[in-house]
Amino acid sequence: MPQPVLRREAHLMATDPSSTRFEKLFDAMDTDHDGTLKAGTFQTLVRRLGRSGGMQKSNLEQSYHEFWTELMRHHGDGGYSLSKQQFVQALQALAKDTSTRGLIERMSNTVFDMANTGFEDKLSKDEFVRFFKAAGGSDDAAALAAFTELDYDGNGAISRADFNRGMKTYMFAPASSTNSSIVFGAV
Ligand SMILES: [Ca+2]
Ligand SMILES: [Ca+2]
Repeated sequence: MPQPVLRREAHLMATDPSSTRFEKLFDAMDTDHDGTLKAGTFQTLVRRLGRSGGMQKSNLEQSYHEFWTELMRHHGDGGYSLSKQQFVQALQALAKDTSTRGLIERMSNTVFDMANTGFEDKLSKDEFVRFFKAAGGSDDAAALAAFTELDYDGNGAISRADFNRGMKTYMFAPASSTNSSIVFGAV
């Protein structure tokens, strides 16, 4: 049985630049705008993203379920939902916990697989924009900005390596330079 991880002091967390990214992620995920996230929040995300169904959809459900379980473990106070502040603190604690690196990588890969509808192991601009809109984005300009941000080698497509690097940057970068929550499947 995994033990809850102690949370940091709130006043220390407030100075962490990643809190801005994680607050935005909360807002993108809280689609019913009730100020809380619950396990069911991720089912809504899967429904939005998972038009094709099948194996990829169940992999995504599994990844999000593991992610939620880890978030609640890092929250450590029990209960069934997280407020924005609780979500940000739990995600910051999760990001600092090296034992969750495998989970982060699996999530990145399953979200990538969901976005990738073609046969090649990369996202074209069209695939990416479709994925961005399914994830809640409405703005073509924002989709293209996120595409450019994630196309680290600038070859006009988002490879799996590009996408995974985007997820790592999102989770672990100290600076607030990367703001796109698309790597989580939510915009
Ligand atoms: Ca909600
Ligand atoms: Ca690329």
